[in-house]
Amino acid sequence: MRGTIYWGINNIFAVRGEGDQESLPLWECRLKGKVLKDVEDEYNPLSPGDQVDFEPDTDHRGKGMISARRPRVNAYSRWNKKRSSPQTLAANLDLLVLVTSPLSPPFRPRFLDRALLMAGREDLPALIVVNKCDQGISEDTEDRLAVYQDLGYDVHLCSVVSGEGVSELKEQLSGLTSALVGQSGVGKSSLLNRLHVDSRQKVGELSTKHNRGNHTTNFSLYFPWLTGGGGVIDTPGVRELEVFGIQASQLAFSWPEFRPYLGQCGFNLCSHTQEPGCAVLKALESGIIHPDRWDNYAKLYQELAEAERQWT
Ligand SMILES: Nc1nc2c(ncn2[C@@H]2O[C@H](COP(=O)(O)OP(=O)(O)OP(=O)(O)O)[C@@H](O)[C@H]2O)c(=O)[nH]1
Ligand SMILES: [Mg+2]
Ligand SMILES: [Zn+2]
Repeated sequence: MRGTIYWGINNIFAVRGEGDQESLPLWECRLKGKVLKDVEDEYNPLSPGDQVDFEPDTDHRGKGMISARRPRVNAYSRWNKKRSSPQTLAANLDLLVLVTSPLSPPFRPRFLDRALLMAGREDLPALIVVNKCDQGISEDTEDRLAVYQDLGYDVHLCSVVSGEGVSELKEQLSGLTSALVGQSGVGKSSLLNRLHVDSRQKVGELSTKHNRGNHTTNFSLYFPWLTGGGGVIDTPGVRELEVFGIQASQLAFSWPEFRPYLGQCGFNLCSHTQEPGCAVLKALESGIIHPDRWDNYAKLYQELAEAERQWT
């Protein structure tokens, strides 16, 4: 049988069989032997949204064995530092919803830039959502949001508390498979509980000391729309988004506003961080490229270059 992964913990996976009635319980599946050998180095070989083949267990009703993962259209992943392996948070998405908040936790363009990089590398369309807009949006944050709009990203403002923008967001997401991703405490689960009638995701308090979330959601979970197909995946918030699978020398291609200047620098192998005659730095100086975006690029470039030096 073919099915969709709804969630997985400790290598037990909840699977909805294709064509199964909504009222039926999910299949409780395990992984068959070494079938996923080629993805063994991943933190989690299966993630919500994955399409799998599974064989129902003839002796145990409702249980089964997963025999294969179907090829992924795309995946949203991060680098899991503790385990030194890639961790997929959601797979086979039509849209990545990058949830942010303006004040608590504070707006973090650094996180957005990294998430947009990972999405762009998977050709995954992204929507920027600013939740908690009942807390007000500073002029500085508005300026930063305008930078993303200029880059072609949609920015949607909403608030779970005031209800502003929630039904519009629901309309935009229905029929699609999307994932809510972002830092801990921005209100992903709160938002999902407002968007989805069946969602009763636990919502957490912010730590008063650090003004950030406490990692309330600790594994990804798929919620299917009742009609029209697709669904929403709630994901655990991360404090820092570690990127992977990209070389420092390739990073500039993932910054769309750099593209017109690439190939025009004085040096062939320009890092666009310090070289004289750099066309990107010139565009930065003349205000065409936003300093924050360049700053995040330069930091990430150093990080990737440093990691490469350690490996070689
Ligand atoms: N003022 C305000 N508070 C909100 C809003 N949405 C959520 N919150 C609060 O923000 C806190 C964190 O919400 P969660 O939904 O748990 O955040 P999360 O993004 O799921 O966090 P993790 O699961 O840790 O990644 C809770 O105390 C919510 O009540 C909003 O629109 N406005
Ligand atoms: Mg949550
Ligand atoms: Zn350059």
